[in-house]
Amino acid sequence: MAEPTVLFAFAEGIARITLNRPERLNCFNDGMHAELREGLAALRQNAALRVVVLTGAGRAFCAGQDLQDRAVAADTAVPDLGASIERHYAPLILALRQMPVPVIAAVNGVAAGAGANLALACDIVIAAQSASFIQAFCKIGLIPDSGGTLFLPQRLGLARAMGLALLGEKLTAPDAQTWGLIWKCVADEALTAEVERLARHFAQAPTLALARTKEAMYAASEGLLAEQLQLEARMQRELGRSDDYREGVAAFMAKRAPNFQGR
Ligand code: T3D
Repeated sequence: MAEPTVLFAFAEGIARITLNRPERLNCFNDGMHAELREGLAALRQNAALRVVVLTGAGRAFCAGQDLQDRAVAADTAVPDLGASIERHYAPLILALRQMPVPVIAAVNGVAAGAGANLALACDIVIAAQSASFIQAFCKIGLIPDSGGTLFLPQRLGLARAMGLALLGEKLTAPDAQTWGLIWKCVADEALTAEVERLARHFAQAPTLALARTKEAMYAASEGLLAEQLQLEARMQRELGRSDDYREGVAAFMAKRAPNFQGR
């Protein structure tokens, strides 16, 4: 039997979720989306839930969408990226934000594309020192999605948000902490213990008050997030039909530099 693409464990109020496609840096295919969506929905119904920890198996946190599933022959239509966002990414981001307990992203390695913004959708982001955040979208002719167009300017201001989004350069975990993008960066060997300490703290904390704190903190931007996710879906639908997107994906899969034509 094929191994699950998402691992779930639950004990003493702590749900541990591990994205589990390490050979592909835990990038998302439709099956992984479905497993995660169903698992999160089940957790929401679990009255004993006090905290969720989300991490990645192997050396990465998550490399966003599986681009192998987007690499199509020249005479074949690319899948509708807007539909993919509406069906998969937007509901996932909202599900994490609306989870009635703290959600910790334990960023164990690179977080790229939707993987970076998945981490930023969590309430507390702790990253290993060697981890990094990459808004890789522009390298394949897309815009940041999964809430990135809100999370980045909200936390960083426009100058840094724009630089990250337009250049797609790697932001190291120490810089992400210094810039205020994440809660904390810790030594690689300290990540597991620090996340465990925090999870156990939340498992003993006044969960109802923490749930209301989340609600109150996000209240001002919740409508904005929903609107921004819709905007991202619309733009990604358009960009998914562009020559540059097709070229960006083909270049990534062939491990060569892209030759963008600007259309
Ligand atoms: O399509 C829709 O539904 C719309 C929504 C889109 C949301 C998105 O997330 S779009 C953005 C997609 N993600 C990316 O563009 C990131 C692509 N990956 C990378 O840029 C690099 O892999 C990393 C910077 C993350 C890590 O680089 P590195 O050098 O540490 O590792 P690597 O050698 O590139 O990757 C290791 C393997 O994982 C490699 O396969 P191989 O050569 O061992 O067979 C690589 O192809 C594979 N891999 C990494 N990321 C993806 C991937 N395969 C498919 N899709 C990926 N996203």
